[in-house]
Amino acid sequence: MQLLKQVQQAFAEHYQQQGEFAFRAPGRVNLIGEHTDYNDGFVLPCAINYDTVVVATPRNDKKVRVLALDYQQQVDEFELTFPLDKHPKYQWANYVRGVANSLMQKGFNLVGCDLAISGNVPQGVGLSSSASLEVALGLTYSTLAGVELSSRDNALNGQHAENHFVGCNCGIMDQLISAQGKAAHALLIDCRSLDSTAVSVPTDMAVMIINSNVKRGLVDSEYNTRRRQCEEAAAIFGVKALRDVSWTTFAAKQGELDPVVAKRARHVITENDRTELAAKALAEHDIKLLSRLMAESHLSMKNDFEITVPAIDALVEMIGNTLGDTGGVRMTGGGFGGCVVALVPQGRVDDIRALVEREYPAQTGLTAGIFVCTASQGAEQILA
Ligand code: GAF
Repeated sequence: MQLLKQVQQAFAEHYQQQGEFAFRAPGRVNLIGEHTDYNDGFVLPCAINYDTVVVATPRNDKKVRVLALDYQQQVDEFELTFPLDKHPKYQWANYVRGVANSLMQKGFNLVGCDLAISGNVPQGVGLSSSASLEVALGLTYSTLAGVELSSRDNALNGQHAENHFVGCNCGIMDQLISAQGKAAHALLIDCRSLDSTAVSVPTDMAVMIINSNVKRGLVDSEYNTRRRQCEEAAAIFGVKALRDVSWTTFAAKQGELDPVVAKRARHVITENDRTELAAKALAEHDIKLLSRLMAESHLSMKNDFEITVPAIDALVEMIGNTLGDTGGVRMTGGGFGGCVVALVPQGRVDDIRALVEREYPAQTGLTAGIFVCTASQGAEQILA
């Protein structure tokens, strides 16, 4: 693995010794089920073959030293004393500190270590580079300390760090799929019980990710606003989360909601249904149904949840028109820019690539990044 070699080499040069352990955790792409995770609903993501890698050697004290290869070799250093302070300048360092802080808060007795980190998950485009870093670090800290941390608890710890230390109020999907992903499968995750069912991705279909290269703006504030609106709707229905509202209940009472809040709730309630149906369609290789569900999901994100942007809509339209019902396409991730995911028959990948390379710049003045991914295994130790 090229990435591992690079991080090992940088570790050896920086610390003048070999790294003893290494861990990887993947990014993810969500096939369907957007903004449903924090509503206790369903999501259908797969881990992708892009990783964050951490090379580590334990120390005899409580000091953590970190080298960030992707940030001009910046370094951080801190003592494992709870509670940790935020880094005054580097946001990347807050993930390293935040994951340790959350583990210590839960009573884990961590050991000091030297770390070198790098990743090839594209950053800031909605493919969960942050979650993959959190999950890789959770595995690193717990393994070095010789303590058992289940993949589920590792994911929850990463989410806790993100919510309480980094300051983004995300749900559990990204960390959970990074920790539990299964090669060649997507996972239908019930975000209330955190149980999941593996659904195999048909080998004759490619998972294409198209990065719109639209700079994502206002993501955190808009994300938090959507969360609040969903919570408001759930409170009006008198339930814990929108997961508990059926379509019939919603339809009977929607007139009592503020019109914007009603649209947000409608997205979540219909998206939950679509996600369960899509998992079944994928398992049964019913691409026609999957195609329709993905198209409806995109329209719901566009019109009801209002999280798409014109360049993303243009990508979905051009790919959707070309694929017809032979594949599916929709925006993936939190929204306001980022990526589109397309399930494409293997034989049509080159057509779609050519289409996007020709039409996207002509329509938007932007150039897209295209990744053909494979559904991959979740986080694991890869050295020692
Ligand atoms: C982001 C969040 F981190 C996830 O928890 C999820 O809510 C997603 O947006 C939208 O589905 O990736």
